[in-house]
Amino acid sequence: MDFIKITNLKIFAHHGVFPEETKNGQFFYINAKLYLDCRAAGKTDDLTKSVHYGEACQFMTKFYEEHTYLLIETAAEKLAEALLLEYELLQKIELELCKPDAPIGLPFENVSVTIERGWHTVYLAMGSNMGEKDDYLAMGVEELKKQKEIRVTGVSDVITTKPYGVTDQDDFRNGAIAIQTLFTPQELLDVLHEIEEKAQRKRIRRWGPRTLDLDIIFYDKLVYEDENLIIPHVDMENRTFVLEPLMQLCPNYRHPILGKTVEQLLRVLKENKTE
Ligand code: PH2
Ligand code: MG
Ligand code: MG
Repeated sequence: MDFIKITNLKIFAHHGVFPEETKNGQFFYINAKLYLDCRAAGKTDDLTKSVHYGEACQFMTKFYEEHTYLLIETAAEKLAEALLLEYELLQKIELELCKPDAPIGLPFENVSVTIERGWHTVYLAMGSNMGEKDDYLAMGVEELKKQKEIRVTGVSDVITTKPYGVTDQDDFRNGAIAIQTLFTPQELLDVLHEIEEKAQRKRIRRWGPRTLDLDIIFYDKLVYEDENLIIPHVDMENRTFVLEPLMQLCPNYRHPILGKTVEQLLRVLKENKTE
């Protein structure tokens, strides 16, 4: 991907663990790669289609004049997040924060931390089969929109589906949501659980009735597994109520393990069902 590179932007700031650092301040240097698609700006000579690097440097300088952190890790993390939230066109940032005059009482040339942060494309499935089902789904979408680390980019139609798995329960209303997020998979899972809790969801029976269920289906092309979270969702290819709504958002997204697109997975599922 294209990037704009800023080298050794010098900023006087007060980050540090030692009291004299916060009191006196020292010089920091920033190296940044701002990843964005430069094609449109390159073709049209139009600055509004890119990120003004002068403005970005002013932004970084002001940010470190207004915020002080103990750790360079935190100073880098917070600045990367602020930049990604400030500049709509910015997709990813690589940030190195250098502190060559850190008062550690030993001769050394430099210390720095480098992080890479960016927006991730995620597809979620949502379902409800209790109470005012559509209201719960709408609330789920609204709560996602409230998070600054989440941009909702698409919401499918909501469909009525028969319960799958445990079948002695009310019909579901199901849909899918496309988002861009700065959250890691685990952070996102925590946020989804908080939203489910806000919808008074009670976990009484596995696969039992629920006011609101929000599941991560895809996270970029990530393949991830631990005790509480598996990505892509393990059973999505067997669920019409997941694939049908996803068809409206990302028919051509290719499942990173199964190697088939959403459209192909849905076709296979329908064929096997009618046999
Ligand atoms: N969710 C389940 C189990 N079964 N069936 C339908 N139709 N819709 C769902 O959202 C659903 C289900 C577990 O998450
Ligand atoms: Mg589920
Ligand atoms: Mg769930």
